Amino acid sequence: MKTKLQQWAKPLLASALLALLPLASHAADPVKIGFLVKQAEEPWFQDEWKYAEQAAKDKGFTLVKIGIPNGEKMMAAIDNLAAQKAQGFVICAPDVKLGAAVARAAKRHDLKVISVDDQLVDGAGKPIAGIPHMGISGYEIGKQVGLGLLEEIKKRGWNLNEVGALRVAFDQLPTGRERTMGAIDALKAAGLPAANVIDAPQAKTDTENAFNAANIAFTKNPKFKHWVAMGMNDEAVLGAVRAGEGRGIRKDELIAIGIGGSQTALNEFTKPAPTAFFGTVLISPKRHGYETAANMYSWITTNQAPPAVTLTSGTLMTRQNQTELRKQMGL
Ligand code: FCA
Repeated sequence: MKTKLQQWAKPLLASALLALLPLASHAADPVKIGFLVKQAEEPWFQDEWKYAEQAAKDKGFTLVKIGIPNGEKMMAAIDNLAAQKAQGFVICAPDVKLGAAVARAAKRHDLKVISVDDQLVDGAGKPIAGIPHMGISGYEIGKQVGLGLLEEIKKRGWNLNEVGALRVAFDQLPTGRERTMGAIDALKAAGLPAANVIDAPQAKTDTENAFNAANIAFTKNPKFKHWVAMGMNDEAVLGAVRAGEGRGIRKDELIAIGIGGSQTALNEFTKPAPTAFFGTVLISPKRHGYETAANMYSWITTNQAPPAVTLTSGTLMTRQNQTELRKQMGL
């Protein structure tokens, strides 16, 4: 009887142990986390990577940074991470509508996903449940842009009826639309006529495309005596500033406030002569880079998922307070 039991129990035990092996070796794998960004050349994303690296150093994991300028590169990057035995990734996708594709690929490879900056959506435009997100509170930060513009308009004694509001727009990205609409709503609430809002849609979210969009808008609207400009980030607003300069609309006729506060803004602030790039709402690449990566690490190692949505705030930064403010924010 005993021998019989041993006879069938042995292989059973062996196969049970074998089945456990991949699990055990998986748990012992060193932690590897991907950080995928849509525009690796943009200073904001460089900064995010820098702070994610800091998290990697502090926690002791490997960070794999990949630029994903389009959907094809994005899918290849996710496959590549799986092949390298990563356990998860943080992503700012080139198009938020790729959300379902990201979720599917992650599931197929058993990878955890956190989105950063741009929240992934499904085919119906709804945020994808199960992908925690950290972004900026776009509408609020946009309002801060608008209030900053208004304060400077007041200082200069401009009549709002004579002010054109150039909105460098990238409305297919929800956070982009929220940011610029927040600014416009603040201006309108203070009395800017709706007809003074001039939309300049940019084809891509970089300075060159913003420049082209703004250039057309300035040319088509010579009637305004003064201008303000806003956009989804510093690159968009810088495009408007450069386009203005090309048309003789300089700092005395144009007040521009961006969003970001990374190197793009700092370059403007450290020029010996001020430009129309009056300010920016400083947001935190440290929180977005460090915290998302550290949250992913906790999720992988302790199975503790981060909150579904975290929205970060910003502070108006100008030439005057840039050094102090960046120091305060630990940048
Ligand atoms: C978006 C923009 C970036 C940055 C980030 C917080 O992804 O493209 O420039 O503003 O949100």
